[in-house]
Amino acid sequence: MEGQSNEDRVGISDFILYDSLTNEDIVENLQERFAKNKIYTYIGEILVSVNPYRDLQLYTEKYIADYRNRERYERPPHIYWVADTAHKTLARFGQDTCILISGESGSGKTEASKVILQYLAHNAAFGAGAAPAGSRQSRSIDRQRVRAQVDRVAEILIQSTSLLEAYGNAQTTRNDNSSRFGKYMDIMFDFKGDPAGGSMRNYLLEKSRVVHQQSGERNFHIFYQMLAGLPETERKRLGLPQGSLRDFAYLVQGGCAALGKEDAANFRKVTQAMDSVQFSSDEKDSCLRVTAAVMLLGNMEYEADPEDRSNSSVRVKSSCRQAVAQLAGLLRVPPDGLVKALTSRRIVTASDSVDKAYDLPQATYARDALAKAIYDRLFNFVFEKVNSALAAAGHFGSDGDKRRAIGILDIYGFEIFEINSFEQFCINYCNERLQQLFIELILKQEQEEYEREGIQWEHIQYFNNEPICELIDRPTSGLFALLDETCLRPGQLTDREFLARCEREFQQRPSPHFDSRKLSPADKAMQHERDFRITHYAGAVVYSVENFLDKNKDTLYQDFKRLLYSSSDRHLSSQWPEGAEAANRVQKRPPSAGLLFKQSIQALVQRLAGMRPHYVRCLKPNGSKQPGSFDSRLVEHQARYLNLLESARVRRAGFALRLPYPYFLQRYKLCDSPAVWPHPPLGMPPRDAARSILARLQLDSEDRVRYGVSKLFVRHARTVFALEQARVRALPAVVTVIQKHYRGRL
Ligand code: AD9
Ligand code: MG
Repeated sequence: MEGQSNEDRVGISDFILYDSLTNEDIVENLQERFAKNKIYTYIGEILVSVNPYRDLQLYTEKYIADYRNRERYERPPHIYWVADTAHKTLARFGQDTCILISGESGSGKTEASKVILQYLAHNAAFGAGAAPAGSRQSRSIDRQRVRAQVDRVAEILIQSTSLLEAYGNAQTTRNDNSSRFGKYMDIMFDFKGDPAGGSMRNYLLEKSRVVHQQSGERNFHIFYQMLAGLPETERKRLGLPQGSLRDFAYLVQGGCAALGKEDAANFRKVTQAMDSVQFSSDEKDSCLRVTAAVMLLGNMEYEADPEDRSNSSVRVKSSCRQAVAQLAGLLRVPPDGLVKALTSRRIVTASDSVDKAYDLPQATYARDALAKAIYDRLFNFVFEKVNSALAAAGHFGSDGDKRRAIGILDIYGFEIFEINSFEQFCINYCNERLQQLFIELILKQEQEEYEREGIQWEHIQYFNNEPICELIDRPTSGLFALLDETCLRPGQLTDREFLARCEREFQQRPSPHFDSRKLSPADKAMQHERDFRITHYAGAVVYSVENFLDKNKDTLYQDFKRLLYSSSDRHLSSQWPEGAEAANRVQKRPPSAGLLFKQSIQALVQRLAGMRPHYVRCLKPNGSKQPGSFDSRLVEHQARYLNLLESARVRRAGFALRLPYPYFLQRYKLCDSPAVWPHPPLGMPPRDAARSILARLQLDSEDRVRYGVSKLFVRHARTVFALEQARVRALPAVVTVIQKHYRGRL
């Protein structure tokens, strides 16, 4: 088939090569290729990837070399082509680019992002340190310095993943290494295309996992890794009992009381990564101590306080006294201060302040809130350490303006569990917004642009999920807003009241995407009064409203903040700056977790929309994490909601590249008059000038290019390749002319 690489004759390697295409064709072709270990297929520039669940030896140095500077149709589909193209786009057109990896939980996003990083790092290390100006000796020293910096940036980017995954990933029923936080990386490149530094952002860690896991799931990896990998003496020093996992209440909530076979080895990687990111021994010790403290907090139990006549308040169980001392030692806080904060809180009003003892549910709640908050701040501390190491390693010289970024987004995938709570609501909302961005950039804007530019076009229909996004994030009547409104009302409010508020809203203004037990009593999918359902772009999810209010308010009492701020461990103390506020000040209510999440996702989408996007759409071949098994129904469902068919239709009828005429002329005008430098203005309107260059290169036929109002549309990647070739051919003549030009002036 035309356009298909000779090396890849299994099925069809690019869906736009089909004359007509259906969802069934898509699944059949993916299945045929999957059976022959061809996990990648293109839809034009979009890469579709099917998780093989086994190592296919696709990421070796040979493959890296094979894809360097290649055009799409020269090699079989591969994720390295995406990485290479993002890098090329940045170098050729000086545009920031981003690689957006999407797909449901367990489909291979995190693995894809690691492989892209590996490619960029490897290529950079390979080409780093092109000669800067100066004397030969100083050039050589500069080259070594730049080379060392480039290697360092690459090392941090790669090594830090095991550290961040240890603290931010966990085994779920969907994925044994599920990302429980979102990660966006900007890798900065200098004007030569070498990585010059980087920065990362994280999005909402699922901290509720610290104290509770659903059946069949584990807590964050780091806990198990420490237990499996710490030497005996260290384990003792941290007060971690020798027995089994069952000794740690927080680690066995999901009934998964087993260490994984790689936990010990992964722990070694974590400590190596800490060294690589230059954690001081003090910082490393602080991280391990605080992580151990979180584990031990789960074992803290309460009993009725015999001194309390009303018999409602509690004290720490006498059998836990020693554990309290241990815990206070790990956190470097006074033991009596810790006991006080675990059993009571100070209530401050404008005129007064009193200590109020906790009853059992309040004390348990406070303990769990403390464990979650300590872990969350620790995760951010670790994350920021990696960020500062990247900043320190960067070699940002005077070329600040020429610096360009490749953004890589690896976020938690769409997920449906047995019980779905506030965390799934946020995760699925985030996927909903990213899907909307895909629709905007690939389906909507593309079609609108053809119309605007006067290019003949037959409109292609697609499902637009904007109404679902708005159902969730509309300013005053979206679900986030209704949740905040309920949280702000005075008095003891319950989760059910939030649900009732939503039901009132959607009774007045029905939405096909929202339903609840009360609105549809006959619907068996919602078994409980507490259930509501959102029909997301990727499937219907029944959420349980329980704990929505608490998780959204995300309150942590000032007593804990003050206690941790007072820690003599300066790293821990620095994680709690609000603890410095005077004890008797009335606290302002911080913004809700939902509002912060919504704002961070909106800012992310805005940043991504300004970059040139490359897409990787990941699919999961089966629901049981098995290699070699392909469940067509499951794949078809994903293919549908990922809009593969519509993307193929738009891409097939569309164009591989569009370039504003000034960009085109800037890059290719030398093909027109290589023997003249500087190249004279072509003396005609940009559109005509582009037409004349293309005619000279015999690349101007209708099936190759179309002339829009302000942009040139190039139909196939092979024409872009031909243009690049023409440029390469013209370059030596230009160089000779430039040399002559300067020689004449010296
Ligand atoms: V989640 O939304 O974070 O829960 P991901 O990130 O989409 O999910 P992940 O990349 O973690 O999924 O992949 C899940 C597992 O599939 C990995 O741990 C690997 O065991 C396996 N996998 C994924 N991609 C590949 C691959 N290209 N080659 C081999 C793979 N195995
Ligand atoms: Mg992941």
